[in-house]
Parts: sequence; C-alpha cells; structure tokens
Amino acid sequence: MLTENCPIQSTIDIMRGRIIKGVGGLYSVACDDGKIYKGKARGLLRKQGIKPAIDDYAEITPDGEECVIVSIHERKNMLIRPKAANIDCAVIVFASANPDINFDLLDRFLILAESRSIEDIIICINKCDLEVSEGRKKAERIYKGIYPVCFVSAESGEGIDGLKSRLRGKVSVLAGPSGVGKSSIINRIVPFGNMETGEISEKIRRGRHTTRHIELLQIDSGSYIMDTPGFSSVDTDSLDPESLPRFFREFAPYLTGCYYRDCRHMEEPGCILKEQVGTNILTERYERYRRMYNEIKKGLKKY
Ligand SMILES: Nc1nc2c(ncn2[C@@H]2O[C@H](COP(=O)(O)OP(=O)(O)OP(=O)(O)O)[C@@H](O)[C@H]2O)c(=O)[nH]1
Ligand SMILES: [Mg+2]
Ligand SMILES: [Zn+2]
Repeated sequence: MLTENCPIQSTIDIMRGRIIKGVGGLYSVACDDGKIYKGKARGLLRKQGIKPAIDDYAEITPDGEECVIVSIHERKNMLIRPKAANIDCAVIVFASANPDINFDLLDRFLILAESRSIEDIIICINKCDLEVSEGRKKAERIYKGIYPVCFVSAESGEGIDGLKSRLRGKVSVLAGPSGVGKSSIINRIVPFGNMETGEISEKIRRGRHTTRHIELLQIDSGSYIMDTPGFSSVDTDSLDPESLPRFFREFAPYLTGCYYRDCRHMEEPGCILKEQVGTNILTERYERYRRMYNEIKKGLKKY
C-alpha cells in the first residue's frame, strides 16, 4: 500500500477496484462487483501527495454511485506524463506521414519507456495507407533489429490484427505526438471503441490535441489499453546520465568490458561500445546517445 496509518471505521464497506479514468481529480473506479463508482481521493491521500493514476488498484468506500478513494496499492511502474501505472506494454505511435516522424522525439519516448521498466516496447507506424515515406523507410532501417515495429493503418485496417495480437493479456499504453492516429487505432482495436479523433490542422501540420485525458479501455477479458493525449515533447531531464546507456537497448551486449569500468562511452580510450558504432550500433543512435548524455549533464549542472 502507498498509504499507511489510514484508520478506516470498520463499519464502512471497503471495496477493491481499478482506476479507469480521471478527469480533473474525479476518478472512475471499476470494482469487483462489476460497477463503476466515481469519486475523489480522500484528503489524507492528497495531503501525502499521492495522486491516483490510471490503472492503479485502489481501495474505495462506495456510497451509492459515488465513492471515496482511500488507498492506492503499490505500483509496478509509473508514468508521470501521462499519469498511468502498472503498464506491461508501451506502444510508441508515429505516422508514416502527416505528421512526419520526429526521430529525436521517437528516441525520447523509447528512453522514457525503458527508464520506467516497461517490459514490452513496440514501435507502431500508422497511416501506412499513405505512400511509403522516407521516414517510414528510415524507421524500418533503424529500429527493426531493436524493437518490434508494426506498420499499420487505422484507416484501412492493415496491420491492426498483428498489433492487437501483441497486446493480448497485457495492459498497454499508446503514446506519441498529437495527430498520429492513436485514438483512431484504439477505435479499431477496442470493440465498440468510440474515442474522439481529430482532423490534422493543415496549417501547423499536427493534430489539435483531441484526446485530453487518459482512459483505460478493455480489449478482451485480460487485455487493456490506454489512449493518451499527444505529446510534442518528452521530459528526459530527470534521467540519470550514467544510466542512459542502459536505455539504448542495442547497447546491452557492450556495456561491460570497456577499459574503464565506469566508461561513459564518450571520449574514453578502450571503449568497446564505441568500436561497435557503424556496425552493430547505428551511428544515428549512438549520436543521439551522445547528444542526450551531454544535454542531461548540462541540465544537472544548473541545479
Ligand atoms: N490517412 C490516414 N489518416 C489517419 C489514419 N489514422 C488516423 N488518421 C487521421 O489522423 C487524424 C488524427 O487522428 P487521431 O486518432 O485523432 O490522432 P491522435 O493521435 O489520437 O491525436 P491526439 O488525440 O491529439 O493525440 C484524423 O484526421 C484521422 O482521421 C490512417 O491510418 N491513415
Ligand atoms: Mg487522440
Ligand atoms: Zn565504453
């Protein structure tokens, strides 16, 4: 439990549930009795700075259709933005085109997911009904040996079954910039899915942030998926620069064995990781590592 010392009168019924939606501090909790109760977190939780997250397991006291959230169970992992917990699988969604793939942002999404110990990470390139773009070819070239890459079209339905089968039995989150078609994919995957989708603004060539909150939706009895609002930036400031190499998955075989045991794989002599750049490690990915390492280091100096 994340809450301690919360005396609750024994006369009040306590029920266990799962937080499936939260808008402005009001949460929907799906409970073991099959009902959904709406309520806020009790004052004590708020005082302790504990805010419920989507897919938290919680204890509630029901009162008619309403409830009070009295405690939150220990989380397996946690994303801060979007605020979601207990995630098995992160699907990082970009579009083949309209908007074009921002590879810097894509790497940041991947690093964030890795840093949060999310076991399964999938890259999903949507809008594959559009002509095969340079970005799509580049995504295939860079990531195919590192992560599963699904090419789909929410419009035509191409590739959706393949993506869906990868989500079976898991709690997944769809994350990516606005306008790439996350909600459109959900509408294909979730039976009776009815997420609001938005036209891309022609002027700014990105979406209008149609989805404003996260919601946990059920695909089938053991599979759940969360739609999230689009993000145009990912906050990587809080990462420890020394742990950054672990978040580049293809670096794993070369993390030990450098001449210096605490090698940062930057300028040090005898770096075995650097020797792999251009062969087993793509130059683009290594360059991204260097830029991010320097950026995070610089950020840390400020404080
Ligand atoms: N051509 C094409 N258009 C698509 C496809 N999927 C979605 N779109 C369009 O892209 C636009 C944005 O789709 P959304 O599903 O709202 O995008 P989103 O990622 O949920 O956006 P936010 O909620 O703002 O984060 C809509 O106009 C969709 O019709 C696709 O596979 N092909
Ligand atoms: Mg959306
Ligand atoms: Zn090294």
